[in-house]
Amino acid sequence: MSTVVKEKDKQRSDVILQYLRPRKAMPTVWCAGCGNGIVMSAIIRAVDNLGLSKDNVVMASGIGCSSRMPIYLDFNALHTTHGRALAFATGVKFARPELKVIVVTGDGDALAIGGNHFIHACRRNIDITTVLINNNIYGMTGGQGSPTTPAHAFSTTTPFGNAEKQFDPCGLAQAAGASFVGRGTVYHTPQLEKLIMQAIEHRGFSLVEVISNCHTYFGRLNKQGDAVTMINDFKDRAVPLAKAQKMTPEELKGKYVIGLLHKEEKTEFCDVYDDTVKHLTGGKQA
Ligand SMILES: Cc1ncc(C[n+]2csc(CCOP(=O)(O)OP(=O)(O)O)c2C)c(N)n1
Ligand code: SF4
Repeated sequence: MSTVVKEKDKQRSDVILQYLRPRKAMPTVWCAGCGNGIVMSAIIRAVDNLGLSKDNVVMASGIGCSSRMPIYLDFNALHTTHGRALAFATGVKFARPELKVIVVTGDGDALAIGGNHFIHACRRNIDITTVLINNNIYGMTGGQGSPTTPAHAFSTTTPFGNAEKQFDPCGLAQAAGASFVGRGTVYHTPQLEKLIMQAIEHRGFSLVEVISNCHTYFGRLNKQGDAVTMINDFKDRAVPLAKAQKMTPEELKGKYVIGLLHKEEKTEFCDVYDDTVKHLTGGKQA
């Protein structure tokens, strides 16, 4: 490896170290090769590229493997209860609208127990960035089926194959009113980093769904191989939006359409509330 490449690698890892909590017990609880670490690094780089102060970032989560992330990062942290991250995050954003609020959540956390909070945060278009790490299963509790477990897939609660159809989190978010919706994978890390940056910069509710691997449960139960095999499979199955638009639904079966899927400018919840207060108080109190 050349000296220039080595120096670049060092600079990239130095950035990560600046954002990890000092003296916090490491290593993480995550299995070696879990996509959660890749997503964490993409979030760090996005925040760093945007030049945000750590003190102005709030990371909120519920419960799950993915939801452990705020414990490791030196932002303002809210590690809350299962499914409720968006409810807490809404309170924080409402009270301190100047802060950048990022929610990290799993498919179970966001779409099962937290499904109502998710659709209403989208509906309000509140300025929160949600990074939904979709590994198609409940990782932390041992591999139960989630709302994104594909039809016929195996989990500990679907030992004969899943009889249900899976949610499309991006379609759900857009239909519920989110003004920024994108999808990435843990294979496509530079694109993921960029998508998260754009999401954080966007004024309104932004969702970044990240296709990720739980090789320990989903991979093992569905014979999808180890972490590397699963992550390489995301590469093979990902289709950029521009290419996907020229493909038929049949051709898109089993593929992940990635990129910025939806973006619109529309009124944001805290702004509307502010205007209402100004109107009612004759501008004396914001
Ligand atoms: C009220 C409540 N119900 C259930 C649980 C148990 N529980 C903890 S994490 C979890 C699911 C985690 O799955 P997901 O959100 O997809 O995250 P992952 O672990 O896959 O990252 C469940 C059911 C809990 N902690 N609290
Ligand atoms: S159980 Fe699955 S989701 Fe949890 S850390 Fe291990 S690989 Fe990741």
